[in-house]
Amino acid sequence: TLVERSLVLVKPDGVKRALTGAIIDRIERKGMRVIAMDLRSLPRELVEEHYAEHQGKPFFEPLVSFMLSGPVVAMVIEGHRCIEAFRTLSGATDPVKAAPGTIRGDLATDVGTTVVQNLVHGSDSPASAEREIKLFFPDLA
Ligand code: DAT
Ligand code: MG
Repeated sequence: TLVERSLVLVKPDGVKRALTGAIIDRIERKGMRVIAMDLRSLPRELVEEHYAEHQGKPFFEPLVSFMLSGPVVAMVIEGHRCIEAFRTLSGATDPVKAAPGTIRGDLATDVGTTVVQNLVHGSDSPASAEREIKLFFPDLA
């Protein structure tokens, strides 16, 4: 087996709508484990660093503001190929295109804001996962 770790965030829209439990339920039912988790308000510098790849894009500032609009639930999940597995479970970035059965497809709605509010973040590659886990959970063994 290829046991991986991934950084997952329940974004402010998910926390506000009290969907954290439903999201964790889907992660656990799929066979992945939560190995670290907390509710926290993010400092701007952390959000800008986390989303550094999107700096300069038209949705960057709205994305940062959105991520600062309320607390998030940050977690590290673990499981066989969990980086790709969580991305599959999340569905497409655009909630309108996300397939039914996915977190975004079932639970997120495009509310017409400049930035897409799509409930969750999940690392997109092993390199991203390593970088993001260090950023959010520097003390995790
Ligand atoms: P993902 O979260 O699926 O990995 P991403 O890394 O490309 O997507 O973008 C980060 C977030 O930025 C995404 O979850 C929602 C927002 N976003 C991405 N592309 C966007 C766009 N074209 N318009 C508005 N918001 C966008
Ligand atoms: Mg991404």
